[in-house]
Amino acid sequence: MNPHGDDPSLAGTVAPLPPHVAVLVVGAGFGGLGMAIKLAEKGVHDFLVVERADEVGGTWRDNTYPGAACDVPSQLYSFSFALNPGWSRSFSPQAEIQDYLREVAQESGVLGRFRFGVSFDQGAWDEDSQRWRVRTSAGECTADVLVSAAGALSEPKMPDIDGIGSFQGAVFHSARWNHAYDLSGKRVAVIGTGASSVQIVPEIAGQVERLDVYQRTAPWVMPRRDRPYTRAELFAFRHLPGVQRLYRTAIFWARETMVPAFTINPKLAAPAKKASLANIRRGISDPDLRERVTPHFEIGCKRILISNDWYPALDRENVELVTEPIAKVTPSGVVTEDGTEREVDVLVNATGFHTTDLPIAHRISGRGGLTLARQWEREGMSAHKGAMTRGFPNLFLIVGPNTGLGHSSMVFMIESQIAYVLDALRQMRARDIASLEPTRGAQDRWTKDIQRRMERTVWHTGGCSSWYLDAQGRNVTLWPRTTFRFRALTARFDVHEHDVTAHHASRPDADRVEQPT
Ligand code: N01
Repeated sequence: MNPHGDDPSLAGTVAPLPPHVAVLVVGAGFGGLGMAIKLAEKGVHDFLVVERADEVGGTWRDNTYPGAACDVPSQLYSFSFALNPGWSRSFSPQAEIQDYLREVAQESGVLGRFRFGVSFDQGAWDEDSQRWRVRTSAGECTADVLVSAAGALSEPKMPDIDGIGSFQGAVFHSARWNHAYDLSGKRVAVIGTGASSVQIVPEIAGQVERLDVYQRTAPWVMPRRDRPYTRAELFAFRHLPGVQRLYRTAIFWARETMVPAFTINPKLAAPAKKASLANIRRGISDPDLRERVTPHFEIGCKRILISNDWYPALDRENVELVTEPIAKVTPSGVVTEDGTEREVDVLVNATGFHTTDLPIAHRISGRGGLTLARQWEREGMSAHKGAMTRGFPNLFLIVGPNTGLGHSSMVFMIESQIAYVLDALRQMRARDIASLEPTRGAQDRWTKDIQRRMERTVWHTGGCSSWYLDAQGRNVTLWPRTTFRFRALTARFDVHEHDVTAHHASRPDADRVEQPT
């Protein structure tokens, strides 16, 4: 199927880039697609979205591993402006989300502004022209504003294990599943027991000859309260949109009540802990295995997982949970520190993503040529309102630092950020602003407030290490408050928190207005 419908510019060769656009968006997941739709809605048509893959979808296009599904309720997992009456169940499988995104893209009429198969190679801020100079695999262009919607979970992280490159069998990462490879009758090792692994393992356990699951840290796994929607519900969603809105609102607020357990007092998560421990008892009969899957950190410190079949899968005859640390990988298998080698045909790395060392940050250089990666190495990953970083004028990040969630839908945060960017663009036009960036004071205040709030969250006090934390142990990924608070704080773009350069300046620095910090 051609995912781009009948649009010839998207089916084969890539249309050349225009020399200049007002807004260049990188990435066509929920963030980039939503941004494009809203730009067009606001009458901004001079924009382009570059996407290295061949269709929209982002993480939902890339993560096609067996069992891939959303662990956030379906009703929250759509744009507020494009509800999906067609979700078949309360937690959607990956394919349904990908179909939804394709459909929204098709119906939006903005696909003509997308360039698929085009990678963003470099963006460099040019102080003289007050523009971004962008190099892509399809040529160069300039842009007044650069929006990175490249995602925080887009670059697979392979485990740093001695000898892994020498393995002679098939190797794949959960986010790059090799569907051409038939696992039937194979001996398989899965490294990792995170959100991806708990979905993969139960799905393939019945198909493979033997499955070794390498667990470094036992996760908290709650029951998955998933069910197909009834015919009456499906009818109501399609014909009475108010009903679906009501479902969505109720689920949204129910989820928000979970926030204090993460950010104020983990004891509030006692019922979740109880349900998870019961999940272990229900799924596993062997006391030794029960003990080895029981987490030794506070629930919520890492992402809380949901599954009804994870524990029964580990209890299967052909599945072994290996908790002895991995020493090395050989050409034929995995050796643990006790010297045992388990030979396998396939190595599946369900080992997560580069989250606090985003690869795209190496490709963006701001004022003075400093890359975003280098800036964040020096000062820690941060962005004012999760969107803008000082030294990088007119660069907006969708799903920027400290905008991630453990309890609800990222689509809500993404929509908040899109509205924030649109308000910034509106004000830039209205005030004839060529460029702006947050003042040092505004960005520092924002970041300090977040880090102060982090100190008492379960992500810091819960006794675990996680992908939420950077090398210094700072949580630079999650939002430590309610999502509606984030929306309120980003509802309006406050120009006064930014240093601005006016359009009419002959020498950019001459008209630069430094705001008091
Ligand atoms: O990755 P992870 P993921 N040796 O980083 C282990 C989202 N998501 O792909 O815990 C041995 O969570 C590592 O061990 P430890 C969701 O936000 C959503 O599963 O660090 N093990 C861990 O067990 C999620 O949080 C859905 O000790 C090694 C695992 O690999 C995020 O994506 C579905 C290792 C990595 O777990 C990432 O999830 C799936 C090593 N060298 C994912 N290195 C939804 O349903 C790493 N590990 C929406």
